[in-house]
Amino acid sequence: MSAFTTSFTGVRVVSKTTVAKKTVSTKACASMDFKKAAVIAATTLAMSSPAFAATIKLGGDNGELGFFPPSITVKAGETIEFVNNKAFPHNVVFDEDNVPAGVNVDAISHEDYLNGPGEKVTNKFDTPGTYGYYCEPHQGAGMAGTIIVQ
Ligand code: CU1
Repeated sequence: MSAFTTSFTGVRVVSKTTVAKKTVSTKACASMDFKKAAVIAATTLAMSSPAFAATIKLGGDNGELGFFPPSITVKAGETIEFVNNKAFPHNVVFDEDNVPAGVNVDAISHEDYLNGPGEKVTNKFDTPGTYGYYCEPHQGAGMAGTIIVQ
């Protein structure tokens, strides 16, 4: 009789532990789903925004190696469109030493070369500050720009 009681208590303890573990793993899962949902929501928002605060040409109309305009000021939350113009290939790479603290340059850079006229990439800027960026193939020729987000 005494042995049965001890055994029964033991089973109950194991059962409680299992429930506790399940609860923890469910919370972790919910947190990951929330992050995924937030990323999808942010992406959808950026894609559904048709108006751009500014357009920056990659390469001047006469083939100059630069971003035009080279410096631009926008408000936080606005989207800039980069359009391939002349003298490509170009790309848009943000300078990790010249962006606001906490901004991930890998997440906002467009390292793939734009090879055709009119090809576009866009960036939405949520964090205020100064963003320096450049074109990798033409960095040596001074193809760089500045975006100020207020
Ligand atoms: Cu370039």
